[in-house]
Order: sequence, then structure tokens, then C-alpha cells
Amino acid sequence: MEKLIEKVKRRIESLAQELEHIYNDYPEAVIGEITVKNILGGMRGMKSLVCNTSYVDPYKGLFISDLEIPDFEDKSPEEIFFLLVTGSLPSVDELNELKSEFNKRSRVPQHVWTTLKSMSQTTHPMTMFSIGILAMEGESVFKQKYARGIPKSDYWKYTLEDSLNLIAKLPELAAGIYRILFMNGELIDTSDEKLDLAGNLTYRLGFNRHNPSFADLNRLYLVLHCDHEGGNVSAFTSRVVNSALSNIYLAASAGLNGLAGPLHGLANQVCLNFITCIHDQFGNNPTVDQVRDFVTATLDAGKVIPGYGHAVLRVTDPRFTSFMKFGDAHCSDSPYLQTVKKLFQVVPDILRSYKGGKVANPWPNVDAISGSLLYHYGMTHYEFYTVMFGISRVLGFCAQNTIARGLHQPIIRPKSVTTAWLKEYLKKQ
Ligand code: CMX
Repeated sequence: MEKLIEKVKRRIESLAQELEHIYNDYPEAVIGEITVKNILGGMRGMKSLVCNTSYVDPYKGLFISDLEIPDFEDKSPEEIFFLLVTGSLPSVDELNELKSEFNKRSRVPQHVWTTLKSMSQTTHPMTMFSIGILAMEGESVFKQKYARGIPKSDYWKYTLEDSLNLIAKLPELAAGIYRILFMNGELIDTSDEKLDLAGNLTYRLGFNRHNPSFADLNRLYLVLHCDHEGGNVSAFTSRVVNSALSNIYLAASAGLNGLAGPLHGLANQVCLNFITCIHDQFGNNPTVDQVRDFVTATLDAGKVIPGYGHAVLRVTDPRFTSFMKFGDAHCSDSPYLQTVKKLFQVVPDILRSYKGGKVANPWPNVDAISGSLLYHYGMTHYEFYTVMFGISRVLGFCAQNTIARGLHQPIIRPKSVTTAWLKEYLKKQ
């Protein structure tokens, strides 16, 4: 792993140097104002974190280093992790080394299965995923080294070491949860060292390993969901938790608990359910007018349209476009994909005029389409979709926290105020 470790070290040193200059040259520079609207509005738009793994442009979407989605959508999750944490794509040798490292570390300890199998069959897969990760927390190298005493300059190395151990186990852990809940608990226990993370996931889920296009979809899925800068609920939560030097298992589990909410990652499950309800009511080939009526009735009932809107994006999510390209190439006749397209035809116009134009972004996000593709390939238990999102998003948590620890970023602790303080303060203005 020397090559990866050396590259991460160099990146951290260079970022640290740049930040030191910034800190020394502009210690009092003002980045923005904090308004009442900001603090009562979920801190939306407040620039208050540094995140170097990725950046979300409101009009162009996700950037990793200077690469946009069309530049990296054909890469593997392994390449993307390398890119997130080092800032550059791996060479062939570096990639092979990383793949074999993940392979060596991929076995989930037996006690985790005992824990998960003892849980109720009604437990949500995201809860099991989060608990499965927590159950492995005892293996944290960071935790053990920290208890013995290590210099701050070594924190990132053990965060990276824990990250590699954790990421390697995610396909087996996630697939095991799928099989415990939906396949009578029969785990697929043999492994194939030639498979990469996405191939291993597909195989262990129990889907035909020789169905290359499902493995390709899973590869794309794990790439597109990997990171979305630092302020989204899941990444931010993992950053806050890790900033207390809680290890990466604790931080990843916490981040995933945020991802499990319907306004964030769970939206992919809700979207598939939404389409299923349309099909239940109108059949598998609803007309555009029927879809429009369903959307309007949903809003009238006080619900949000899942898969539409975004806190940062102001255009159709390029991840949606990337999945649509895959769908058009591999399953254009899927009724679910067809309904996704009909929704895309009607929802933006409806949302534009909804609540007096209050919806900041009427366009689809990644969750509007991702589940329909999984469904097409036979993964019909849509409660599992957010786990698929989660496997990928842990790559981002790990990369962000490794770099944050390398930069010796302090514990995150913004100040809260009371309503009385606010009233008093504003009276004096
Ligand atoms: N359907 C109905 N109303 C919507 C809406 C949607 N898809 N998107 C936004 N709105 C409403 C909001 O609920 C809000 O109404 P109130 O002020 O009455 O509460 C108003 O429009 C303004 O919200 P906004 O500034 O446009 O959006 P936010 O930044 O507050 O929220 C998001 C962003 C994603 C939570 C919101 O668009 C939403 O709830 N979308 C549906 C759920 C979804 O797809 N989530 C997944 C996002 C991607 C991800 O994180 O995975």
C-alpha cells in the first residue's frame, strides 16, 4: 500500500501548506455574512467547511478534482476512491495494488452475522447496515493506536488503514444483509479473487455473476454516489463525528443514519415506491396525463415529489443523466424507466409553479432514476436501495475524514443561540 499512502501523504502536505498560507495571509478575511435566513434555514448556502475530495457546482454537478461526471463515469469504485483521497487517478500498478488490498481485507467477521441474524426481519436494511458497521468497530486500528498514544501527525494513516478495512468489507456486508432479509438468510460464502468491489457485490447478492450488465450497473452505481462535497447530511454528520476522533466505523455508521432519511438517500426507495403506486393505479404504461394527475394529487396531500429538488443543484442532476444514458443503452423498454421519463416530462413544470415558485430546483436528482434500473435487473426489494447508495457514499466519508485528520482539523463545534438571544440581538440592530 506504499504507493497509496505516499500519495495521500503528499496531498495532505500540499493542502496543509496552502491552508497555512491562507490562514497566515488572510486570518480575518470575511467569506460571507450569516443572516437570520441562514440560521433558520438549515444553514443553506453558508460556506463553513473545507472539503477537498469533491465539489458540487449548482449548474454542472459533481466534480472530483477537476473531473466532471462524463470524465469519470466509466471508472471503477476502486479508481474513484483513489481519486477522492489522492486527487489523481491511479496508474495500472496502483489500481492493482488497491484491488488486491481490498480483496485481502474483504471478510466480514463471523460475530457480525450472529448479530445481524438475531435482529427482527422487519428491521430496515439501512439500520442493519449501520449496525453491521458499528459491530466491526472493535477492529479499529485508529482506536487501538490512539489508546496507546500516537502523534497527531499519524491520525490520518490509521484513519486510512481503517478506511481500507471498512470499504473492503462493504460488498460482503451489504450483500449478506440482502440475503438475510430477502433470501432466507442463505449467505453466499465463497469468494472469487478476480472480482472487483462491484463484481463481488453482484456475485454475493446472488445475481448471476455472468450478467455483465448488472455488474456494470452496480459499478456505475458505486461510482456515481461516492461523494457530494462536505455539507450534505450524511457527509457532514460523518465529518462532525470523526472530528471528535471517533473512529471511521463510528463516523460511517452515523453518516449512514443520516443517509437513511427520506429527504436524503432514502428518496431512492421512496421513488421506486412512488412509481409502483402509479403502476398499481394506472397499469404499467400510464399516460402522461395520468402521471401528471398522480403528481398533483401527491402534492395536494402535502407530500414531496421524491427524486426532485436539491439543496445545491439548480439543473438536472448529471448523475440522473448518466443513469439515463445507461438505461437507454441497456433497458430502454423497462416500464419503470418509461415512467421515470414521463415524470421527467411533467414534474419540473408542476414544481415551478408550486408554492408560488418556492421550490428552488424543480429538476430531478439522482434518486429519481437509480432504483428503476436496479428494479429492471431483478432487485425488486426497494428497501435495499439506500444500502446500495450507502456502500458508495462510505468511500466519500472515508476520503473526507482521512484528509481532515491529515490537516489536523479541529473538533467541529458551531455556536448555537437561543430565540431570546436572537430577539435581543436583533432589537439592538
Ligand atoms: N416536492 C415538493 N416540494 C418540494 C420539493 C419536491 N420535490 N423540493 C422542494 N420542495 C419544497 C420544500 O419542501 C420547501 O417547502 P417548505 O418551505 O414549505 O418546507 C420549498 O420547496 C423550498 O425548498 P427548497 O429550497 O427548494 O429545497 P431544500 O433545499 O429545502 O430541500 C430537498 C432540498 C432535496 C430536501 C427537497 O428538494 C426535497 O424534499 N426533495 C424530495 C426528496 C428528495 O428527492 N431527496 C433526495 C435529494 C438528493 C439526496 O440527498 O440524495
